[in-house]
Amino acid sequence: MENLKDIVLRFEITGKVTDVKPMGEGLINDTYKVFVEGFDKPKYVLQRINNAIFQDVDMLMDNINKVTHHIRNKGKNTLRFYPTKSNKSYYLSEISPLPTVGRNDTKIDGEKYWRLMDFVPDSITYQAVTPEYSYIAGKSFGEFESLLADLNEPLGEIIPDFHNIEFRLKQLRDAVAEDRVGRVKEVQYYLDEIFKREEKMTIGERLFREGKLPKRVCHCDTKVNNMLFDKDGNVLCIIDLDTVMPSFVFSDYGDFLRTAANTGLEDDPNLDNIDFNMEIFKVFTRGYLEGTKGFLLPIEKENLPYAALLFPYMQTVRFLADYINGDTYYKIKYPEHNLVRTKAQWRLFERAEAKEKEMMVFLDKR
Ligand code: GN1
Ligand code: MG
Repeated sequence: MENLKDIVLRFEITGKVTDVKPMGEGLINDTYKVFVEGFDKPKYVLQRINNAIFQDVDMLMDNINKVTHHIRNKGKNTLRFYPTKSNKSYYLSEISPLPTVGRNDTKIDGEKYWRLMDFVPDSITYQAVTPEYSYIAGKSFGEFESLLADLNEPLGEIIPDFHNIEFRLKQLRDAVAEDRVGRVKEVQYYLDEIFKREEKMTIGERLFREGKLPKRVCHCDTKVNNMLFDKDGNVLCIIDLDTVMPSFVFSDYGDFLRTAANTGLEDDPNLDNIDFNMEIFKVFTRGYLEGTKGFLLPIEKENLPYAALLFPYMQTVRFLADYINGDTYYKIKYPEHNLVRTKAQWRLFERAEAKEKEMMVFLDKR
């Protein structure tokens, strides 16, 4: 059976691998830092791709290659991946070298997909940001979208309907109808609250069907911890490119605020910690409007407050559906984890909803 070091050696790298250690907080892939003789910091990042979720790994790596080449050709920093010794963008192993802790993706026992990239030295990730960093983040994600606006090779829709809220609500309805593990009765309150707002929260998809709202190449997972900062708060590089695909600009704007403007944790068990921080909202929005000046349409701009509500809403829907389905999608650390996440995201939604008017007024003036 191969161990993690053996897996690293399948890639086209130099140096003697001394250690491989777990890294990061992702809920989907498993990530490790790779140490090499002669360097005190990690040299590479090894990642096991969750192919229960990313089922077409060829398409996934093809998308990422297109995006990173495009960004690098413009002289900007992006992730650098290493090919395997047989010149493939990922390595397929037969048996997992380590059991995957806390994940119930039993479907994929056997084959495991791996990729290797550079560790970005002297980079810092945060789970929370200051207003100052939020301004820079807003500009960076705006610029990221601008950089990719002229990508003319089409990207595959790696997870179809990923941020389509109508589709996510349908998945929730299906989960409820099946009620596989008997959890529906304890979450009825949240179901009622969610469906009460269905009409309002699906406006993006309607505008799209009416031809008023475009899709653009977006990152689609703009959580705070998917940005690498230097010690001065500049964004070195945007990571976690698995979900780069066509979407509404709401995705990147809204998902960043979902994590950055939350005064508590994504899975905070203490709901009193959770609020929607308007100062972060304002500076991030200022940065984002600057970064997207060249292309953002009025319809996109005026719906940014909607986007700020949509992402806590959609994440509640997704965590709740996973809870009802018996925790098959997100990694969990304890049995009620997805329920705790649901409640925390819902509290964030309610706090953002209470400030919607204030957000609209702020945008009106820009
Ligand atoms: C997942 O793997 P990670 O933590 O970067 C998820 C996002 C969710 C997020 C919630 C492919 O991202 O969509 O917003 O968890 N990614 C996928 O924290 O589903
Ligand atoms: Mg991530």
